[in-house]
Amino acid sequence: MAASKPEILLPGPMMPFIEDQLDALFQVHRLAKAADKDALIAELARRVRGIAYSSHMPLNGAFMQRLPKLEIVSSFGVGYDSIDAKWAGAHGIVVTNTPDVLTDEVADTAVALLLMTARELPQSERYLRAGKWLEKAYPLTATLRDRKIGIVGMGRIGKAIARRLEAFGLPIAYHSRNPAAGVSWKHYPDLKTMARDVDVLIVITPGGPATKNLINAEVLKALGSNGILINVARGSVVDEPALIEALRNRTIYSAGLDVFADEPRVPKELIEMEHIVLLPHVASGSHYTRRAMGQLVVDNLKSWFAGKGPLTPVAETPWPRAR
Ligand code: NAP
Ligand code: 8YV
Repeated sequence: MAASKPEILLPGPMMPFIEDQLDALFQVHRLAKAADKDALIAELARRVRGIAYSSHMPLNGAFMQRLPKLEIVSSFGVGYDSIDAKWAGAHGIVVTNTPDVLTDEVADTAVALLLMTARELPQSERYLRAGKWLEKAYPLTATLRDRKIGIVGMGRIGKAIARRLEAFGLPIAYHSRNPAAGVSWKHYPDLKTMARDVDVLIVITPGGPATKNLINAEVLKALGSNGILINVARGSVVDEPALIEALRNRTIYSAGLDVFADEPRVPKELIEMEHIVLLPHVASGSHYTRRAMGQLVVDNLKSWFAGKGPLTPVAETPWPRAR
């Protein structure tokens, strides 16, 4: 008799090419399709060994506890602030994410968002489409040429952004808790001091409690009236009401935001501001990159259930396990 396939849970839908591979390898239970989700979880409690996770619904200890046979959570995305990885680690569950494969895409988008914001490219495009060019030329804009860049978070993506902007001829500095290995850009242990010294802050840290509201009213004040804030990290890293206030009062010059505190809901105060640029969390959103991320979700599960361990475990659930 053929060995039965491992059973996994899919809390939400994933890209069809991922679901097809998961169906071929595992017995997949789709929580989103269940009429009674609690009943499905209770029925599967002693059988589900893996989760393929892509939604931003929080995956906390209370949920994972209901699946006592759970061994691995394979998550789509490099950021995993919506998963309680510490709880998972303490309970012998491995969490994997999708680092590296999205680094270049996200860095490309961050740089694009910065250019869009400084040079008002979306606004000037809207101007053309509205037929206003026929009346007069679009007004002159701000520039990157006279700006110093401060990157908040100098990990994989922060470094890729810094390398791009260095090629643009712009001075780079960064803030993180520890100096990053292998880089020569100036490190600021204090964020407010860096904000005072630069004209652009690009935020690319993880989300979660350690970075909540890191960009607060004081940091925005230090950035100053010529300052541009770019956030491609998580909405939670920026104090959104403080940002709205700073944009309203022109405490800072402008902002380019890919992420928000309560996605997909964006505060109407931001939507109504014509001078800023807003993107719907698309930094990694190309077919090419999302496919690579999806493949890594599948490959982590495949490797795990082949007895070869996880490919990309997160720091809180190291592999081989810490003794
Ligand atoms: P990474 O390699 O782990 O880098 C994270 C960086 O943030 C490190 O330099 C780290 O340095 C710094 N950091 C962490 N906590 C901090 C704190 N409390 N204060 C200051 N700096 C802190 O991660 P990555 O691959 O570059 O990804 C970074 C994040 O980008 C992800 O976690 C995700 O939230 C976000 N992201 C967003 C999108 C999008 O679609 N918009 C796409 C991909 C990623 P220290 O530990 O020394 O402080
Ligand atoms: C994804 C992201 O869009 O990787 C991350 O941390 O924020 C993005 O690449 C997101 O995780 C997919 O839902």
